[in-house]
Amino acid sequence: YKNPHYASGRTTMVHLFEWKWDDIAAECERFLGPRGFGGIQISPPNENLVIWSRNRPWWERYQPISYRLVTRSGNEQQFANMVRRCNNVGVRIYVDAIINHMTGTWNENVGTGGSTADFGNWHYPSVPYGRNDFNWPQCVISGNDYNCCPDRVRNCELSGLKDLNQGSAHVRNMIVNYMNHLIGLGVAGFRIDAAKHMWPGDLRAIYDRLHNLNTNHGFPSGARPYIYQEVIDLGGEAISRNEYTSLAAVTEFRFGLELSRAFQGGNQLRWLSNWGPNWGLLASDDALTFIDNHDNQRGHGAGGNILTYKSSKRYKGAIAFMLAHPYGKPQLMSSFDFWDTEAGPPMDRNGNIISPSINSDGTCGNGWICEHRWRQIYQMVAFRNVAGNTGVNNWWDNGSNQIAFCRGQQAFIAFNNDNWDLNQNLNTCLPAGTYCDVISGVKEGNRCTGKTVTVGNNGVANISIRANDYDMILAIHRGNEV
Ligand code: LM2
Ligand code: CA
Repeated sequence: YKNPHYASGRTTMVHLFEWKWDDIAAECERFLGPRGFGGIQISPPNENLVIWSRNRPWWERYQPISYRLVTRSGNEQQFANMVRRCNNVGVRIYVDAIINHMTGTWNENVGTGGSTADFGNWHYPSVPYGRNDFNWPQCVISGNDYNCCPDRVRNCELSGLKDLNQGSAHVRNMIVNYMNHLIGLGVAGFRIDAAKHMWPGDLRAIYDRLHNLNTNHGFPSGARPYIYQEVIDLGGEAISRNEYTSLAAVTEFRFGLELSRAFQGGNQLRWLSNWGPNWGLLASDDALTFIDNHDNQRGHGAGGNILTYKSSKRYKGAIAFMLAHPYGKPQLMSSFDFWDTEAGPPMDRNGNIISPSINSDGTCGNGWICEHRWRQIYQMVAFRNVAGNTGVNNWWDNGSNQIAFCRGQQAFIAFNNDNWDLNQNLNTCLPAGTYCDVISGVKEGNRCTGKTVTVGNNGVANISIRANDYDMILAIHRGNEV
């Protein structure tokens, strides 16, 4: 369950948070496929409670009312069409699977597909679930439970969301049927929402009943779904991420926290020379890595001081380090703009999501940030693909916040997070030639729109990143010579 089954040569996925299926299909064909992205995490595709009383917050999608594939993102036909079109251009789809719970109790009780529920009786007829499918006695997780009481973290309600009993045969059947339905439609795997709140033994039983990936969508026969389990473990809790690594991959929340700290100046970049398990991070193959996710970018979930698109220079630095370094399986966040941490995606008066528009320079409009379309980010995805399975070599630093390293003889990157200029002759490990920096510009015909780097016969080049440059990064790789 730890292999994402990316198309060959691809390495990176992006979370298209709250995007509609039709828009994702188009994005696969016009951008993600051609740019070498490996996959997409989509928002939960199953029916959720419509919460007008809170003006359709983003978090209504974490309140399932059935497993029918009808949401603000689209219906089942649109979903199937998206998966097929994305797989056709080599981009995989990973589903955010909400299987720990159903909705909380609300006065409103109609879902995005018209299903209703009787919360007082734990009755969800569209699944169907009834009282016996939930954990009893009913209880709600309190903050202290995380320190003392794994059983309460797993059998009580997460912020009032009705807690399913994954030990029950019927609940397992309903969850397995839902996930196998998605595998049949061609998805490549799952994010397991709130995995910490479910028993590892129950999860293993569920995973083992999942079908192999659909060979009609280009997957090899016998391929198991990629599964990454959301376990927030910043240390010191009663439940450890290590209880889950024998099952499947795990979201590595310490990764974004440490890189956010470093790129905000709280830790010198030179310490990153031994980045990886030496920092207390998971083994590389076990780790789904990211800087921010949909929760911690708005102060939900794990918390901590996480970089987001709102501090763009530092954020791009952290993202570039994530993509340049071989550790982990990286996931990019692609956001809609927000000031209110509860606000949902751009929508019209009827609650329909408004599609992102695409500006002439390739960036997004209509309230969508589309970090994945920032030049400094999508060109670093290509950098990671070119670097392949090379390691880190020829590390250089100035004893402070200027660092550089090579990826085999494929690629070279330098960072300057000091408040003085970087101007050094450094070994790039690359063949002699003239390369376009992928951060400050693009290669256009036989010229660079940004910085040009001239590598001599000994692999050495003059590298300059001024303290007041627009970005703190310079990156070059094979295949981008002029
Ligand atoms: C997750 N991972 O374990 C998701 O990443 C996270 O986004 C989800 O919380 C959470 N687990 C449950 O799937 C979000 C949001 C919560 C929100 C829930 C449910 O961060 O604030 O809780 O979704 O929509 C909301 C209200 C809360 C209320 C609860 C129950 O904010 O006040 O609690 O619904 O109705 C009474
Ligand atoms: Ca639970």
